[in-house]
Amino acid sequence: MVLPFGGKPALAAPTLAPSDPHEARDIVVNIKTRQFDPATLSLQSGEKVRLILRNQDVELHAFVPISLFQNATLQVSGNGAPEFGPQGLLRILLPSKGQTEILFVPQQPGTYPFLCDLPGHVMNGTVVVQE
Ligand SMILES: [Cu+2]
Repeated sequence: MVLPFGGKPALAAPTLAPSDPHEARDIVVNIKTRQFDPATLSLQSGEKVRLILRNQDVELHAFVPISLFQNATLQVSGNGAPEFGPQGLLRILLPSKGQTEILFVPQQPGTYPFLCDLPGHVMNGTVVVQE
């Protein structure tokens, strides 16, 4: 097992930031004409990632990750509005022309869907975390 952050196990608290944000790999997802682009993201388990969500539409969108951020340490910045629950990050509302950055380290390999849950929006994507 490879432990992130200088050998210390990752904690479940969503407010803890990864130790050095400058080493992260940037992954940009543009939101345009009610689509996530790209819709499939390929991440590596244990790598530090800065997920950058850019809403280029003139309407509000939401980023709703399913299970991806459970037990992950993360840091959210930008002008989106994040909502947290007991399991961590639930949803981010992205204003028109807004941008949000999520700094985190994916842990558990698997396939994690995400979507926009605003009424009438059929917008889906997938994060694949590889071993
Ligand atoms: Cu939307």
